[in-house]
Amino acid sequence: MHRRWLVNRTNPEFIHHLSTTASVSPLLAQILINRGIKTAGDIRSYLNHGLADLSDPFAIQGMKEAVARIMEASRSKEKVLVHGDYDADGLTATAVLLKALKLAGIETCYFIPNRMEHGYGFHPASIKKAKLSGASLIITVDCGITSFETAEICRREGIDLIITDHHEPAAAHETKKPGDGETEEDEASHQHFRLPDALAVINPKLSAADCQLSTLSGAGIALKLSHAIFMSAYNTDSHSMMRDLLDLAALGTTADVVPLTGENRIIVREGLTLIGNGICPGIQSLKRVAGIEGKRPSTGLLSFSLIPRINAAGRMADANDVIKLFLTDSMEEADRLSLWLDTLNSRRQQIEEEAYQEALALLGVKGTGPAIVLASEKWHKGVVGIVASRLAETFYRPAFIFSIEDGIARGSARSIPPFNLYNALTGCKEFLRRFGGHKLAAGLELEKRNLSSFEKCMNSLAEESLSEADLVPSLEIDADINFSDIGFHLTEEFTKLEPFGYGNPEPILGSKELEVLFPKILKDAHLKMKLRKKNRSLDAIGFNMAPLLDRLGPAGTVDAVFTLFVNEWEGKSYLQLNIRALRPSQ
Ligand SMILES: [Mn+2]
Repeated sequence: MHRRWLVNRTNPEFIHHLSTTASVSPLLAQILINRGIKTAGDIRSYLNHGLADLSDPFAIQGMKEAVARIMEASRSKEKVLVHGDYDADGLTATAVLLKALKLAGIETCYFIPNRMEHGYGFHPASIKKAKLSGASLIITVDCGITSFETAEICRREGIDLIITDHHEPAAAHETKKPGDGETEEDEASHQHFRLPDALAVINPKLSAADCQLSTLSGAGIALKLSHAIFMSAYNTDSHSMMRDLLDLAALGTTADVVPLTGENRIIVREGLTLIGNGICPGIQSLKRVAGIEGKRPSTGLLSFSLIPRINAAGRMADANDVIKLFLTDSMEEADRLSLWLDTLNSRRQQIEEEAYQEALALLGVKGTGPAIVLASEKWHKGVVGIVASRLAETFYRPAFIFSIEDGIARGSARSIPPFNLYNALTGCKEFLRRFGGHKLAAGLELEKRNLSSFEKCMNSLAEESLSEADLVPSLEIDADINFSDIGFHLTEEFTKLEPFGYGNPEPILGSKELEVLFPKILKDAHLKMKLRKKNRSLDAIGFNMAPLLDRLGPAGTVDAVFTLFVNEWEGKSYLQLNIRALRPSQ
């Protein structure tokens, strides 16, 4: 795919200044500046921060009220139900909070909605379960911020409710009647939002003061609540108790693709170590089934191994047993559940591929507008999200994929950074039964007969707001590097920036006018070669770049964009370039 190459350029004097004051190489200084880290102090905390740097959870709006009620439940021996979600973030969030409540001596039960039966969000079936199991307090994780009706039922049934969520809250002006019985204080603290009637609502998106935490995942917020519970129950800072929850919190954070900056980066950095050590039997056994035991965990590795398996349960079946997997102490039970997830995942892959191929065929017939809107009665509800995300990535435009059943189209949407999905859906809401989500990902439901009106509405919004240039993905290059400056000292320095992932990508470098030596095709797909400038030559591989070979031409030089990686082979280390883009020199 064609991409615009954007090379970050910074005043060399500023780079030199920061590099000396923060004692990092000029290249690292440039990379950090690109990421908005521009003072020696910020660099120090970025490179060295750890658990102790997590902010005070009680600073989050609603936390005090929530924890006071939870402590009361602990004193009066009440049972607490945790209501979660069926995706990896919601499931890990549920397990994090269940573990924390248990450590605080509270008896618990949980409810994970079924995607097919209940759909996303806080569902009345959960209240039924609370009543049956004798729970008098429900805490939602990763959902509930727009579950007004269920919150109302909960109140009528006399069960207290705490909502923790990270999804966008609904704007107040959409539904609020004037003089809706809110006190002035409510008015001041969340005047822009309509919130469900609950004892406490914890969502960093509600308050400007919590904006540093507005990118936490559902599991990240469950971790903040757990931290606050530990502080109250044990009257200490309780970082060691927190540490045990970080493997799950890191999985949820990675799964929800929130930016790996600030506290998310601390959670994932510490959590990856824990996942590597394999303390939790469920995670250990899942690693074995996924064939990544012994490998150094990275967010990239988790996204292709553990996370799809965890997500497979909610997509293909019922996800309640995933909680058992996370909580069990029995390796035998963990192995049984991991194998079950592995089987579901294989089935999911097959169903997804079929739906994706059909979607491509449909698109071929009707052509690609500024937004992709496709629906079918044949598509499984569990895979529409992945198909939307593959299409959005391939065609680089917002994609809406629906599964139709009984006249209702239930869908999943994925977008590209220049197009705010949540705002766009709000703009087309006259055609929708319900919707919710974020800027880049959302879920929605509408009547089948409204599909074409919705498609028109969405296409005209996309047409208006997206320019030609917006529809061409850009490739941001951290620095133009002298080929002879590439060496192991760089890969070593770059490890300080880990963990890499969304919002904190691996450093991407570019070099110009390189000679191509010995190009060859590997496994019909990959392009392998040596790149040389003057007397420095390096091995390079371009995954799935075989078609480029013909376009490079027999003579002349190329410009290359790449990341660095170290290949270990028979006890020796080799530096290689992982090619991200290649073009004839201009
Ligand atoms: Mn989530």
